[in-house]
Amino acid sequence: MKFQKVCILGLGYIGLPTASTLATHGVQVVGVDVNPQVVSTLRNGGLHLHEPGLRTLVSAALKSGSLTVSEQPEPADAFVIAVPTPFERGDEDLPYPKADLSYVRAAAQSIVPHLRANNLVILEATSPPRTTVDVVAPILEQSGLKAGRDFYLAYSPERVLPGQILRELIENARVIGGIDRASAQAGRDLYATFVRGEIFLTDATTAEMVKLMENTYRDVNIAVANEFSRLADRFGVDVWQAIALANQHPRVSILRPGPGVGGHCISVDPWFLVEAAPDLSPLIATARRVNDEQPRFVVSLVQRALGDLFGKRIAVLGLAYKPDVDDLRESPAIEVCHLLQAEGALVKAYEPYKPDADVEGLTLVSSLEAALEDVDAILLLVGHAPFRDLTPSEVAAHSRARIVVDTVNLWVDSTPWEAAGFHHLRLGVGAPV
Ligand code: SAJ
Repeated sequence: MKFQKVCILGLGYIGLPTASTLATHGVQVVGVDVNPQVVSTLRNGGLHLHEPGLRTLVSAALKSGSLTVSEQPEPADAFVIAVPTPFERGDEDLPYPKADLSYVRAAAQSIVPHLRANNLVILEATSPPRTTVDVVAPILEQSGLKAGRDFYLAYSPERVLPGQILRELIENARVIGGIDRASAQAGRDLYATFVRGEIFLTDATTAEMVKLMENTYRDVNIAVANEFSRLADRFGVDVWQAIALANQHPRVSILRPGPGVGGHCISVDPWFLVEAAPDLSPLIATARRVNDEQPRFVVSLVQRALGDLFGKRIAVLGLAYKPDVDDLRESPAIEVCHLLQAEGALVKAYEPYKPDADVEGLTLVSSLEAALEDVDAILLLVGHAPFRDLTPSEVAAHSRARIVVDTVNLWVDSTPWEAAGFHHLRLGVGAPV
């Protein structure tokens, strides 16, 4: 199949890179976002999100005329749904978070008036198993056309790593699950326009499971690393050294402990499996909870170093959910700050990639110097590149604090810190017992 015009619904971290990449590969693309601000920012040459290389790609696509942006979909050969699937937090009635499919439903609904025979619709949004078949197909069929008979319908998960999206979009292998074979093949024809990685065809529900299994696998493995950090702390072991040694084993590859698991993918997606079958997923739910409790463990380390936190001034370095991105969604660093504040600490946070971010209930400062000034302790929560080269003497020159807590093992060597008069603590490194 040949696709001359494609409509991409949702211009976020996935939709916008996909729209611009398709547009620079000879396809006419209409990028749709229901947020008028996103549309006007793009039309005025701006960009509402940060991803290396994206600015250049988007402006090339817009300039060439192959990419246009709009608040409404229009008739096209193919439609790609790349909207978010947030989650509703659990409460007493809901024991675990649940996927909120309202954006997926609304996007599918907005396609209905424009759907024509032989069109292809692809769902990319991470969704609970059976969403394509049980939720999206019935909405699209309100058009009077039947999925599989009159139009093609497939699920193809995005699997790109924030920070490397543009490269991975092209190079990664792609899984395409059709509601029937012809739909999967139509999906392959679309992605083959720009994907250089291998394309694997399967059914829609398998493709949904694949996506959730990948992120769940990572979450569970980070949970075990986080649990190791707590055990090492108790037993007077350096977890980082122990992991490095265990990873010498040819069949062991333990991930890194840290202040917790964040971002909009790994900290969310495993719940979609738990929600779909809680009776079958106790390990997945426990791993999620272990990772969610890690910020509390970080606070206990800070308490160990500083004693009662009431009135203590703490500089927090890094708020993003992981190194060298500006994304603050579900960031464990923010959770750590809130927990410190709940103990009465006065937190000053510095995020080099988003110094002016507006985070509810938090005071952000716009420079490292401002963060370090007049504090009792320094807490490193994200291993951003700009923090890597920070030397103890630089820190000492800007701060009266002599306590440093590193939760990401960025400042591995205690010696220069201690030589500069610091009490230097690392997550997962217990005092010898
Ligand atoms: N983290 C650790 N220890 C580690 C690795 C990560 O604590 O060893 C933490 C990070 O600091 C962060 C969180 O986990 O808070 C998630 O970061 P990540 O780099 O593992 O993953 P994401 O969320 O940025 O991207 C993931 C990727 N999935 C997998 O690697 C299986 C990516 O390929 C997916 O496309 C993306 O989720 C997504 O959109 O689902």
